[in-house]
Amino acid sequence: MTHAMASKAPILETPDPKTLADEVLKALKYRVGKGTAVATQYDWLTASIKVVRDRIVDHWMQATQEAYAQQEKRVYYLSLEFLIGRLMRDAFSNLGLMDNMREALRSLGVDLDLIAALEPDAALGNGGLGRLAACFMESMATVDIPAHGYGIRYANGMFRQEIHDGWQVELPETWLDHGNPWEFERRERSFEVGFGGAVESITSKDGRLERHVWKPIEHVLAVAYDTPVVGWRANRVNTLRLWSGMPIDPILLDKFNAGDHIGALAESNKADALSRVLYPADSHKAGQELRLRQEYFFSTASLQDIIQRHLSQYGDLQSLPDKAAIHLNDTHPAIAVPELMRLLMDVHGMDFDQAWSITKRTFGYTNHTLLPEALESWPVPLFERLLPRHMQIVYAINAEVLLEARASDQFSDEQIGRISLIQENGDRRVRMGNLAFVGSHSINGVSALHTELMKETVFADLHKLYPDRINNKTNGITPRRWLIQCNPGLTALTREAIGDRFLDDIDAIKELDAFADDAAFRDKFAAVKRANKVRLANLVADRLGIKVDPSALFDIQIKRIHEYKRQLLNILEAIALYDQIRSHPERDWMPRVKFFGGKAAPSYHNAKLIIKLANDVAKVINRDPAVRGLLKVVFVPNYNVSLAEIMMPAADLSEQISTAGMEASGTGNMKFALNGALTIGTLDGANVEIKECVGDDNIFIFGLTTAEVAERRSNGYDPRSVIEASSELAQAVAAVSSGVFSPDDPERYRDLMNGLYQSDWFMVAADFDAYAATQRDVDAVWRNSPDWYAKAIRNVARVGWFSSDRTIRQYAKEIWNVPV
Ligand code: 26Q
Repeated sequence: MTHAMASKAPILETPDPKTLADEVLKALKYRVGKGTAVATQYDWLTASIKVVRDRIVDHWMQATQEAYAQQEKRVYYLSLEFLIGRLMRDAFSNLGLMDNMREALRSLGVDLDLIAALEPDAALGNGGLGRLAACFMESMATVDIPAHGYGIRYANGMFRQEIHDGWQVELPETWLDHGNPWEFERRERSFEVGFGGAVESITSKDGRLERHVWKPIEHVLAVAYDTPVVGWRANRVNTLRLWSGMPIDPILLDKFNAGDHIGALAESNKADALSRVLYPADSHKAGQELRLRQEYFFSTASLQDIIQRHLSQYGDLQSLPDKAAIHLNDTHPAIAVPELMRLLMDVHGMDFDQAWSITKRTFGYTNHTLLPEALESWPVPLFERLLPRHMQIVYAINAEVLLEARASDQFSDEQIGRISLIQENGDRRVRMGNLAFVGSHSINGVSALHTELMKETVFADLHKLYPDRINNKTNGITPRRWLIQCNPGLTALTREAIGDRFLDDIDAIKELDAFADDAAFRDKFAAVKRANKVRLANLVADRLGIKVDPSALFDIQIKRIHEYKRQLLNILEAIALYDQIRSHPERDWMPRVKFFGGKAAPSYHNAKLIIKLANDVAKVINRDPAVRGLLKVVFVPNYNVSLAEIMMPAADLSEQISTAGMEASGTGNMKFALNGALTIGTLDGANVEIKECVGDDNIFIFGLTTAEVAERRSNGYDPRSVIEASSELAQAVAAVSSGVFSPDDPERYRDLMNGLYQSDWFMVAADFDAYAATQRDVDAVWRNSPDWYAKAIRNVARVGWFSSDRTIRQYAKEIWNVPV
């Protein structure tokens, strides 16, 4: 089935450049308060954004009114991360204004590309999970689903990474320094958030317990900031509502603090702290109290907002599940489960059973990781101190669930222990994954493999108890940002070949498949790729002073730095290749540039060391004349969404080499393929499904499968013997270990390499030979250029399924029950 979006789309008028230029001048004068003589580039940026935002607002109001009038069910996407990046280009592109706006600005002496580069990259997320939320917001607007995203307006998003002497240095990212022309502050839309204190029970005259009242001792305000989210051709405009922490009005504060100025100031600092900074740890523990406070802060503000909207429209909360689908992006907002229970019972007077039924029918939950160290849990004493009423409710929910489990008569004590919301061994902790699971009617994984593993591992017992709840929703990416906007060359070439239908219905891109065998088309495709590579080569020359040859194979691994993602495997292969090139200079080596990019969690020692190693290895290889430019290694600092938009279109080879079973899905893998890179990867996450779509001949798969990894781990895997059996690997590991790449500190990598010898949990050694051999297969195909580009074109043609429009339609139909 195909989905032509154009049918429902309002007719978009395309204003001519003259009209747009007048609007920009007017915005510059009346919104920025400047004339052309004194306007800075930032002022032009602000004025341009105001012009496009005004046009978006018209569509926004229309969409909001329609949703209200038609009593449409709304989707609420709760996420601690929205990695939206820059918005201006996307907005121009989605509204069809790019060319005329460029022309308008040119007529005013302003360069669109120059001011676009000044827009701060809104890095309100760590990586995949946050970017997925951003793609989903764009797709929900595009496929016309009334939706609100809810999150935190962090003053400091993801840190800016600098590389000093090869080491990662973290600097604060101050994206709001020049103001944020996109957002609307909604002072009037604010909600009180409490912490700590005690729970009082109110009893009736006859001594019956009537209800519980939580009396927090700390109070802050959550204030809404709205950003419009525009879909393709402005089909619909939705709202991203981000909460900012503010101290409660001093006049009101008197009520709580009885004029205590010091106390009032302390409260003010605490309020600011809530939205000060994004935790930069993905899949790595960061069990700080402030994090739990952030989670509760945005969850309660969002729920209060949702309930207020629902009550003002429908007057009664029984219909909440029919009119609202609330989605939990991982467990980060899982505290919303007991919070909704509290609001329904303590504020709106429902009994437990009613509230529980509504809660379960309203929530859905997406799991993004199986890594034990990334599964969220909070110590009971902390939970109880900060959220005493929620602790009671968690116990009540737990009793309900465990009774159900007992009654079903199919669980051992050990299994019941794993179903419990409270982890009892060691310190007692609240398991947020179990809480999100039992409070939701749908629990989904993000790729077919990941979903199956969820059933077999973390949620095996809960899946047995509730066998209908787990389902799969393979991730997707928005083709607007990740093809149309970031790769105008490939977009133009595709339009020339197959027409414009794919712009509205990405499935139609499959028509490009036939052009894989067309030599003239392949040449044009190669020319587009080359132009994108030249752009990246220029960036690398400007920023790093490294010269790379655009005719070399561009081999790119960009993602968060994590041991399971195995950047180390890639680096060791680079070292082995380096050795080979020097030992066999007579062979016909294919020139290659290995690019790395990614941030390490500041507390993740090994990840930071891997960054240093990549930089140390780059230094040695890049300056060795014996390599004759056949191999270069480049670590590109501060990988973020904006850099991704330049690097994805410039890639020939996409590195997706995680230990099988450990990458929930990956979404970079999809972005690369859509931009015509071939994948070298393991059978992990969505790679499995990408392989099925592009065909075995158009992807390079290597390495242990999930089952083989498990089998090796349980049958006494001995990495030492594996390393010793592979002379290439043994040499590379010995070189790193002995300080060949770190003469200033020969011990630097000793422990890292010993880790490979001693346990090698991530199977770097086990997969090394297969990986290196597959890289030589890559060289062989690269040597045969027509064959390479035919495969690249087939990748573009065959990955339309990985559009987030498809993903969102599946969520809409199978989880949220909203029409699409
Ligand atoms: C948890 C507790 C405290 C502090 C931080 C966190 C935290 C923050 C971010 C834990 C995890 C994350 C991010 C996880 C993430 O990005 N996961 C990725 O999600 C993608 C979208 O589904 C998948 O494609 C990736 O495979 C998965 O790694």
